[in-house]
Amino acid sequence: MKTAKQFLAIADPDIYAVYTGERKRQEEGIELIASENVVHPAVLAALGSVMTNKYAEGYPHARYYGGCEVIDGAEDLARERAKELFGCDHVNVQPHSGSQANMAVYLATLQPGDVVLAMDLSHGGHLTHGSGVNFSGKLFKFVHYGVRKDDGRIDMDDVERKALEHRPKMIVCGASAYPREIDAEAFHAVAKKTGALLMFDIAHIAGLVATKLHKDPVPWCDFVTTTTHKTLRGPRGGMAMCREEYAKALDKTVFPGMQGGPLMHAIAAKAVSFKLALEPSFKEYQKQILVNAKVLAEALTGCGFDLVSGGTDNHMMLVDLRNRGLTGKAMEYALNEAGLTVNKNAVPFDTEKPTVTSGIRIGTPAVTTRGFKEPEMKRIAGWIDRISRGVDDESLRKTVREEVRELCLEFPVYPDLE
Ligand code: DSN
Repeated sequence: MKTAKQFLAIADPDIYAVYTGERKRQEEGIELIASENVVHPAVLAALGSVMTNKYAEGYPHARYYGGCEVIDGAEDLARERAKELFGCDHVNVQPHSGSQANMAVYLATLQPGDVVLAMDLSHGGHLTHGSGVNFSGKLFKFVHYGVRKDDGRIDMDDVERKALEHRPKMIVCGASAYPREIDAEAFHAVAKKTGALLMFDIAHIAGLVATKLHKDPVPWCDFVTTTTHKTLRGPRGGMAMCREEYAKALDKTVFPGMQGGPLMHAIAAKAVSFKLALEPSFKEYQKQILVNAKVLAEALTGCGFDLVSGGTDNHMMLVDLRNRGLTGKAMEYALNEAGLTVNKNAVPFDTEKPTVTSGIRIGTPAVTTRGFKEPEMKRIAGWIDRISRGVDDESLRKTVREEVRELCLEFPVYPDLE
């Protein structure tokens, strides 16, 4: 008998080397990418299992393939648990990603050319919220709102003005680089006034929403979409929730409209992560994500960094590096060399190209999962500050990398996994 990992090592030493290298990178480096997390070993077990073998086009108990009577249980559980977690009328757990969850909502409700109002990507929105290089911007006529220049917060007056002017069929809220709480009720008021549908893409904040640490948006929205792998700490994937009246249209759009066979191993892993998210300890974990983000934001501010909007209400912060004379690209590279992984990110009103940017985005979900608390957040701020003062200094990067490694070894990512 061999473990799955032993089979991999024998069958494909090259990929095995990638696996072991990546595992070492995750263990020995500090993961600060706001959209990443570290899944529970039980989620890994579901993902790397024989459940990947099964074709199950259709929905539970109404499939286009035989032999689905067992695997149906995974999707039933994923749906039941997602509904309990978010309190939605209906959920579709089959979208392979957040982008596909968003696509499903658009295609279920809009006609090509329809007007949609969403947050500008360059102010913190998402590609699928109408970027010109994305299907969303090509198929529909998106108009965008942004944040105010003076305080970096969503300008609800601007949202309302644009909604009244353009009369969108749908308003989209939610973001991938916005550090403040988003007020679904305020968006609902604008949508109601202008006769628009409301979709909230909670991909980043799903864990905070599930634990009600952010105000529950579900009652205010027609659709709520999410990924399952960010603060929610599940497998890479997506899901879409809606009011009962849109359930049939949503399901028909996901399958057969957009996707074929669902990834049943991923759906089983989603179910596992929802079960874990329903446990009281998950709320404690989400609270610590918030505390860690606040402490890190305050420590960075104390070092003289300029944070967009002056701080954070969620798991992330956006650092505007212009007062340091640095680009996001240079800082991302230098930090990565020092063992701290972040992503370069445009800041609102950025004049640098998206491949360069003036900012970095920093998030606390993954470091919180491995057990970092307030003292470790302060050390991270110190390292970021030191690196920013010598981005081209190779020996500094090496020194920091060693210090980072030492700390990481005290907090193994997978202490109990072979
Ligand atoms: N790529 C994700 C993020 O980093 O926020 C969004 O899709």
